[in-house]
Amino acid sequence: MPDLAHVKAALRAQRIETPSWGYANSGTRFKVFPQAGVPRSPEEKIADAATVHRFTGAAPSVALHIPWDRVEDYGALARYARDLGVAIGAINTNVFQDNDYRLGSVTNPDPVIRRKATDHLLEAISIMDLTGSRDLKLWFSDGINYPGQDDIRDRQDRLAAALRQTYDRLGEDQRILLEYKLFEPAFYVTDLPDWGTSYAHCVELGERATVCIDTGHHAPGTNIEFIVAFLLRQNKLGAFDFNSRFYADDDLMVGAADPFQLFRIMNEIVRADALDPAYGINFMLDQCHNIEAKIPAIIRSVMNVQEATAKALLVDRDALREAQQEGKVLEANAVLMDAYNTDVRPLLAELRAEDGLDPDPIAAYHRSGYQQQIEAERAEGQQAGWGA
Ligand code: LRH
Ligand code: MN
Ligand code: MN
Repeated sequence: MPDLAHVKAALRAQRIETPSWGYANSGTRFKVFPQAGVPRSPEEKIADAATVHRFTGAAPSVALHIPWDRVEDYGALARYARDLGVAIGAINTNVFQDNDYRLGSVTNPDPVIRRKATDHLLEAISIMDLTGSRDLKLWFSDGINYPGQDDIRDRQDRLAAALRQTYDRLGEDQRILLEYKLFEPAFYVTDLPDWGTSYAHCVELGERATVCIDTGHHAPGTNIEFIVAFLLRQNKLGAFDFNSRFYADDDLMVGAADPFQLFRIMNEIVRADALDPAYGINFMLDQCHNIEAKIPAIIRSVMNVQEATAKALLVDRDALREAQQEGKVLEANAVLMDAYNTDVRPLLAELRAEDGLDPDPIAAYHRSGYQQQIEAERAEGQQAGWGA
């Protein structure tokens, strides 16, 4: 059986990065329902992220999205975050919300627009220099809607050229996280539709380019843990954008739709000894809380990742390997299911109590008065939302 002290130490070391946009108003293309107390500025998003960290002890960094989190002085923003006990994490680029990008950003047939998009990626690295961020997360909405609309192969060349310029601008301790997505907003061809395309571009770029797996960006039925295992073996898994999907890019709370899938993903991470922050995987959330309370939803999400991880750490690796090598199909499966079916909530509650945290972070948040405070303090002014 796994050693409990080792399990606890691994859980203590685990880090989950929360997204600034998860604290902001969001919705579908049909309606955004604003919520009371939502941040009006990047500083207020960071304050909410720091609150999630205060109650979970496991979320010490927050990802930014540029231009949604544009400020005058990024150095000052990083210091502000540090004073609240969190760091600024990945810088997410946005080359999908400008009128110029109707036919694509870095793959646009017009070189002037490609230049503009690539300059935004380079600007994001300058921001990383100021915030001390390691990770540049790139996601492109680029693609085409109709056969013949543009040359598929030329677009790959344009993508590769922009990525090359961006990669060459990285500092020594910085890296690219290259995210893929099956479809949307492009419907016929997406220029970076899957992990294989992302992986191939990363290999072409070099060591400091790695794949980001957004768990909501696959076709139904895709075996995500296979992708995890494959990329880990190639040293090319840089990050996750965790969320849940029932249909497409739903961005619901991680572990809500399919906690078993999350366990199977974390099982591959533990199998590869890749959980510790020193290994270099950035475990991020990429979620939107359209109808539910945002801060409790993010706390819940952090806890869901912790629970899946605890179960993965409880897998009896020796028994599993033995059953696998002896070809005992049902026994091997049972080893995995035993771990998955363990109620790890008491273990995590105990761990929190040992670390001076409340064993029930959501109840502690509700008791803290933070929600009432932000609702009163943030009653005036323009709330942040997608695009603000
Ligand atoms: C695209 C995506 C990407 C964006 C984020 C807001 O669907 O997953 O990571 O930057 O959503
Ligand atoms: Mn994402
Ligand atoms: Mn997405």
